Parts: sequence; C-alpha cells; structure tokens
Amino acid sequence: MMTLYGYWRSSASYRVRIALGLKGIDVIHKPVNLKAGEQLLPSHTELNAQALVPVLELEDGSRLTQSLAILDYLEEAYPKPSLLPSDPVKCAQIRAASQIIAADIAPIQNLRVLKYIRAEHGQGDEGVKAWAAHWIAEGFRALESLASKSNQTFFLRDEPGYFECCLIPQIYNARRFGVNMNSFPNLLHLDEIVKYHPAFVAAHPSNQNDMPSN
Ligand SMILES: N[C@@H](CCC(=O)N[C@@H](CS)C(=O)NCC(=O)O)C(=O)O
Repeated sequence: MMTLYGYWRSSASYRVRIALGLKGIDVIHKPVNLKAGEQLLPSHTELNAQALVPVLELEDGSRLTQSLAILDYLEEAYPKPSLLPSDPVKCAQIRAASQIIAADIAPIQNLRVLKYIRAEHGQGDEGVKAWAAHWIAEGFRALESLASKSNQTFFLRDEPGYFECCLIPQIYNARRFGVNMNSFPNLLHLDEIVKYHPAFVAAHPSNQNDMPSN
C-alpha cells in the first residue's frame, strides 16, 4: 500500500486526500505535525528536501512531492475514474484554474510565509490574517469569473475532479482566514454540492486522525 505523509489542516495534503478518495485508492496515512515543526526534522527532509507536506511514498519506495505532480501521477497510474476530461483544451483550462490556487494563491499564504511575515516583518494575528485573506480573495475573484462561465455541474465537467481537489481545500483555508465566501457564489456552490460526497467528506480536515481534539 502507498503511504501519504500529510497534515490534517494542510491544503496541499487535503488535495491529494480528495484525489485518492475519488479514485478509490486506500493509503496509509502518516501525520507530520507542522505545528510542532516535524517537517523540519531530518527524518522528514529526507523524504522531502523542501521540508513540506504532502509526500506520497509508493510501494516500491519512490517518493513523490508537490501535490499537483502527485495528482498527475495518480491520473496516469490509475486512469479510471478520471480527474480530467479527455478534451485537451478543457483539460488545460482546468489545470490553469487549479494552478491559480496551487501556484498563485497557496504559496503566499502557507505556514512558512505567514511565520516569516510575523517574525521578520512585525505582523501580529490581524496582519497575518489580513495578508492571507487578501491574496486568497484576489485569486478567488479570477476563479469566480471562470466558474461563472463553466455551464456544467462542476468546473468544466459533470463530475468533481482535478479542480475541485484544489478548490475545496482552498475554500477551507479562506474561511480560516475570514474571507467572506458570499462574494464568490459560484465557488460556494461547488463547495455546497460536494459537501456530502464521500471522497470529500473522508478527506476533510475534521475527519483526520491527527486533528487535535481541543
Ligand atoms: N506546492 C506544494 C506546497 C506544499 C506546502 O506548502 N505544504 C505546506 C502545507 S499546505 C507545508 O508543508 N508547510 C510547512 C511549512 O510551511 O513549514 C504542494 O502543492 O505540494
């Protein structure tokens, strides 16, 4: 069985958990406590030189990092059910929207960036929260416009897939940082319609064994 090194509240780990669920793949979950700094220990940097989660360890011992590269691996190694449409144009549009999240929003509001602006640029809780909310809302404005033109149940598809693997964790983060999701009705609608989908429920941070009880 494959092993996923992740953290309950990590949006990049959450993306991979949803994709595994959509494909019906069981993995062993090994938590890395980001709050306690376990990602910085040599035992973890040996798995991921960037000191980040997720890491997917395959049965032959190969280690995959970067959540979108992991989604791409799962799509190629386990093609059915597919996370992407067969039409190459739609496929590129879905990847582009997913990269708005994974390449443009998430990197500037992840833990190490927030810690840095707190420690090196004198920001307190309010400043840190405002920074994260600003960049999430900026990316969501573009995504809302794209989603409003999709004309399909999910983003450019009739089933949830690659884009929803990225969007739903980013909405979870948006709420943590106080972004008003009512400004993004099409994104909110996607969040609503996957609410009871088993793959999304199982992947939710509140359903992870490493979520603290208090
Ligand atoms: N681009 C990477 C981002 C990974 C990433 O930023 N992971 C965060 C959690 S979502 C992390 O490990 N943060 C630890 C830290 O900032 O120290 C991916 O998509 O996998």
